Amino acid sequence: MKRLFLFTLLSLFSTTLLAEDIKIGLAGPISGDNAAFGEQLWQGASLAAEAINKDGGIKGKLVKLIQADDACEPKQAVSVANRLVDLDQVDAVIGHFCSSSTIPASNVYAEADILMITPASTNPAVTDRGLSTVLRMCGRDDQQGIAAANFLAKKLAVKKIAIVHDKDTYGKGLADATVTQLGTLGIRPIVYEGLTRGEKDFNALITKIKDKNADALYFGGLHTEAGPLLRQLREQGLDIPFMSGDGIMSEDFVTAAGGPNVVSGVYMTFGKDPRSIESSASIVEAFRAAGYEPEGYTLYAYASLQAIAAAMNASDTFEGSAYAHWLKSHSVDTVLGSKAWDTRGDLTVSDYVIYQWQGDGQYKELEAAT
Ligand code: ABU
Repeated sequence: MKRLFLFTLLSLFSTTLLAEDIKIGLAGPISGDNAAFGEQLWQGASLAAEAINKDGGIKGKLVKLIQADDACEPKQAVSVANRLVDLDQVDAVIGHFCSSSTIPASNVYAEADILMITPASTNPAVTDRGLSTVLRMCGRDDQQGIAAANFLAKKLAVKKIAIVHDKDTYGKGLADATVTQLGTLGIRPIVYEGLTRGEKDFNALITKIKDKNADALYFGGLHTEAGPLLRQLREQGLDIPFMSGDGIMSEDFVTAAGGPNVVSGVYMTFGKDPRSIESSASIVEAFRAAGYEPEGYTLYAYASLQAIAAAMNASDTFEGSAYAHWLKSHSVDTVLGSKAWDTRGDLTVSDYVIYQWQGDGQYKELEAAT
């Protein structure tokens, strides 16, 4: 009896503690082919939570992260979004990663009035649907596509471009945005093809690109398909420029392609590398001291939690739409620099940069996008 009383007391105590936490969902591809990106988000949000908690938390409450694995599968994304809302009762969400997951999951959060900030989903429809609880910490593919097309046409002077995409919301959307801008510059693709995510053999497609004498290949999609596509392109002896977007922003691209010598020379668009921001040096150093290189979207997830904390600290209510409204009318100092949002939930400043992968398996900034 005494034991039961103690157990009940402990349960009540821990429930009280849990109820006192600020619960933040971290949703993304924790498993599956895109787990490298999920790891970036988890590492980024975890270190941000640690720093915020060391500083006293949010309004005196500790931040507790709750991981939700969507594997970049839209149906699973909706399922974990419902779990975060109904079971975990999160106060806000960082995520998801894949636009095709973020879009359906954001409907669940909007209905529950929960703030969602995606660090990485760049498809325009994420914010264009006008959901009042949705913001992003990254750019949009209609900006990224313009940057890619301008570089291809003006700097590389391509004339006969092959466009390949992965038929997914992000990959096809980005490829189409690039095609649109190329069109305004008088260039029409000589090949426009979709491949299927998970496919490994692209030799027939590459033969077609070869037969058409393409002078460059632009790929809209993730590193999982970009890597083998690039490797097989080179194996067929086609040494034309290869360009893609932020979906290849991971060391796993190097592995998927077969090594640094294969990715050497590949062009890529992504936001300005936050690791070079002077005021963020101590945070970058903290990641490195913990044995983790904050590449890709790691610091975007860190910044997302900083924005959520700022909105919560400034608000008297506990409504996601109120947090979002606050963010849309204030700027926040983050590890990515000062960030501000427009009424749609998009960042007010686009900072796309052209990068090039090097022979040592690292990427180097070439120039700001035009
Ligand atoms: N933006 C890179 C990949 C994530 C997505 O938007 O689907």
